Amino acid sequence: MKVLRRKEGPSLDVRLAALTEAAELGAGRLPDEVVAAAREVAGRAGARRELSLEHTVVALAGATGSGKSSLYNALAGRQLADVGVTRPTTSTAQAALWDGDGAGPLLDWLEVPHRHPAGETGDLAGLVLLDLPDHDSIRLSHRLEVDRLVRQVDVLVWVVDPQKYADAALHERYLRPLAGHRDVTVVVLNQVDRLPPAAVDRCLDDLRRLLNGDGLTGVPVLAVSARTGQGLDDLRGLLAERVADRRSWSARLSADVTTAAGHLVTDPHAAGEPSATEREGAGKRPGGAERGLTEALCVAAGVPVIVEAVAKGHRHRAVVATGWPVTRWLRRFRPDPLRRLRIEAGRGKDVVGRTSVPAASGAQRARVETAIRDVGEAAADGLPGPWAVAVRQAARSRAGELTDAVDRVVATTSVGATRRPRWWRAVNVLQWLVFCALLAGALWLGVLFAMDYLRLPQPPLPTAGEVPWPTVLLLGGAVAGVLIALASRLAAWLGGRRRARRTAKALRTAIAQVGREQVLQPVEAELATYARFTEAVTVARG
Ligand SMILES: Nc1nc2c(ncn2[C@@H]2O[C@H](COP(=O)(O)OP(=O)(O)OP(=O)(O)O)[C@@H](O)[C@H]2O)c(=O)[nH]1
Ligand SMILES: [Mg+2]
Repeated sequence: MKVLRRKEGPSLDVRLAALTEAAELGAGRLPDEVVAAAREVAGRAGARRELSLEHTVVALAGATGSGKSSLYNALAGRQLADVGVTRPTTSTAQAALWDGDGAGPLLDWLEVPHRHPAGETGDLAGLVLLDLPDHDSIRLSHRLEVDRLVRQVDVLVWVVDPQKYADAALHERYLRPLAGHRDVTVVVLNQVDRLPPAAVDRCLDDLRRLLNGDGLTGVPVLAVSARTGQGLDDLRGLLAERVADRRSWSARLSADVTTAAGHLVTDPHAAGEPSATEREGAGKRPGGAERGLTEALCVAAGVPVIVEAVAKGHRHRAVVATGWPVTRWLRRFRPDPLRRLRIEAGRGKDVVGRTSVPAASGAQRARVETAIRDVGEAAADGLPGPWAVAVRQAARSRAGELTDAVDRVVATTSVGATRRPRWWRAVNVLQWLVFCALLAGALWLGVLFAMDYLRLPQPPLPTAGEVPWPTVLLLGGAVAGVLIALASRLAAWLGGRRRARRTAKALRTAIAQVGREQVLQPVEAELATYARFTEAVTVARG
């Protein structure tokens, strides 16, 4: 039988690099044991590739008494391992070598010091056969050695016997987790000489059914007897193929990489959760939540207060500058809303004094917190558990500096509130001219009144139509002054509104930028990491 090979895909080198990258990106975010397992696979693969690729390491694994050592001896054609009656018999692994030149470093890496040449080389040249201790041993050292070597060897031959082939320990601890290793797994039903011929097929069928349940559909299952030699030629033939192929090492590493990459994206604690690569729309920008954050930050930074002060301050100053001179001075007794906010012209910019805006209330701060959480939630939506947690954390990661950063931009954003429009000056001049006309009229009338009182002859009085000029000047001046003041007020009201809008926009833009830097950028960085991770895992899975 040929080793099943995948269709053209990324090379093992590329997949290993991708696995390493995925493990690095997942570190601190995914469960430690999953990341450690991926790193271990990468490390092991690196080591195996440096060692002899001319040799294929095949391990005989199984329960005590299944006949591993007997099979080992039968294949080697020599009595190399003890076959005992006291169980367990084999306590440390040993190796039989078919043309073992150059296999030394490989066996050193496997930490198998006991090595023997096999009886006859034949078509098994390059085979390194390991006889392992029992996997279900009462001795911990046996189990540890088996677990270590099961991870390191190229091909696994599970030796079972007719009594214990359904053993839960074998299926649950070893076969099921190695379901991805179909290409490098062989199952041998030993001791078939102890069964009547009809029972052998039944036993094989049952064993295959169990293996299908383990996810090992299609693995070779051979019926053999170490005692009578039945089926040994088939087993030898199968091993000869694997040895000649010289690809089991990479098939094994490939399966390791696929399995480890799979564990990186399936949360073992949340069965049924969609795997990371299945998520749709990952990395979407949380637009609605972003606007909500800007809004909450604006309110907490007192933007509505500032905007209102800008509008009112503009109107106040406009009245002082363009009001009717008779009454405008009264305005000066009212406080200037801009000065109250300490909005000053500084370095060519109108900026808000840092400490002048009332501090955010508890409710406003809570609203900011909620908005930050919403950004995290929106971005984390649909991500697998650990990544969703990482994204939510990223949203909060710089929350502590947020208030200061917002205060800073509020204090450095030009609100243009103290600029005086040019028309104010023109209107002011006009107001004074009109006021002078009023005064002139009043003075003239006063002089006429005094001359009349002193019975002096009246000078000729020019008139505009029926109305004498001094009266025209007095009344006209008063009416014009009031009308100009009213028109200016209307203009100032509109101007204040425009300025308020502009201020709101400038502050909002600046604060939105802060929100983006302090909250969205960390989230986006995390999403980008997740995207790279997903890509790496996809490559690693092959
Ligand atoms: N009838 C029969 N007996 C066998 C066969 N293979 C092994 N045995 C016997 O089963 C017993 C256990 O054999 P071992 O080869 O020591 O088994 P093992 O799997 O190496 O056992 P541990 O080293 O304890 O893990 C011995 O008494 C063997 O003679 C077989 O194919 N048929
Ligand atoms: Mg043994």
